[in-house]
Amino acid sequence: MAQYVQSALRERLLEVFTHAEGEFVSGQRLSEVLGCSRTAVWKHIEDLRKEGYELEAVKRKGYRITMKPEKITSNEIQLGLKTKFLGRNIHYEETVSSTQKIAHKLAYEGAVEGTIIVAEEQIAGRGRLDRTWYSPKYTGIWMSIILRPAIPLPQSPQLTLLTAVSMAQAIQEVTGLEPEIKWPNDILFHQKKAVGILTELQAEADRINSIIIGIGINVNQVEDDFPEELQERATSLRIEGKKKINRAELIQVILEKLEKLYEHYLQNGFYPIKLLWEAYAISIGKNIIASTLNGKIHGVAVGITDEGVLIIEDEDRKRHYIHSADIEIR
Ligand code: BTX
Repeated sequence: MAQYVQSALRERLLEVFTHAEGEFVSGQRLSEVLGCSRTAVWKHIEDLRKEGYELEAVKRKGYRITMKPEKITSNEIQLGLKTKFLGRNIHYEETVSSTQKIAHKLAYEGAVEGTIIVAEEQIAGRGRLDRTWYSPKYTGIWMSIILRPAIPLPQSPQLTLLTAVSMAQAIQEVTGLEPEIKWPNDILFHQKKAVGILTELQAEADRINSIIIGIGINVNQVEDDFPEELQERATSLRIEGKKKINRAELIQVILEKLEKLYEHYLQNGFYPIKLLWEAYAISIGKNIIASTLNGKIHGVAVGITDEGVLIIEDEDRKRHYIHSADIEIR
């Protein structure tokens, strides 16, 4: 209830500012309209600032909004979207723990294939192996996609590679940048990570019920937006391309590319995807270290199998087949 009142007040406050069309509104007027004290008004103004609004406060004049946060809306994603099923059902939220968590729940409850979950912020964004994914408000794309492919369980890792290709294609089209893929799931620029992909499964025995593809893209962050420990390792499309990107438009292009590749894959298998993937891959032909759950393997990455498994040849020319690992290029 208290939360309901708070959000109603916030809506009212925004309404007053919208009506003022960028002009100052006095603290006195705001406290009258909201029916609360000047101190409470100030607190609401601070809350708006935390949400990404920029407000100017001038003595004896009051407050005015100088910049609104750029939000993604479901409408914006759907307007002009050229897909058949991907992104036709959108679940949008401002703040979530993790879009993967919501996607799992919706998939379990029978959500249609192609349902997407988009959030402005994740407070417990997940990476692989229980790592965290930093997902601050209004700057990135934090999205999960529910697919229900009729493929054998062992082939599911192919979808991670397929997603990486479609992301690289979309980023290239929208930004003109040249992304590189590091096996299996990172998209990098100058060896810094801009995109992470997390593929999770819901399966029974040998049957896939759903594949939940989680996509995290650093879009409009500037260097200082990253916590110190990530500044050396992370980048954003804005940092790389030196301009802001419309996130809804990028989502549309991702959905279009992904749907096209996915349908192609279901009809023609993985081989054509593998060729596309190799064209973006930076690890192939390089000396790498693969950290697996069973230890480290040093060698040359010679390619991937038709199933998407990484092949490393060590000094003794012995081949190792890697299903899951973190890769470091030497
Ligand atoms: P990963 O395990 O390959 O990468 C996680 C590692 O990357 C972290 O340990 C950290 O070092 C680094 N990292 C964390 N946040 C960022 C960031 N914003 N940019 C660059 N590097 C970072 C990659 O896992 C898979 C990430 C998937 C994220 C999406 S977002 C939507 C969906 N919901 C969800 O909870 N996860 C997915």
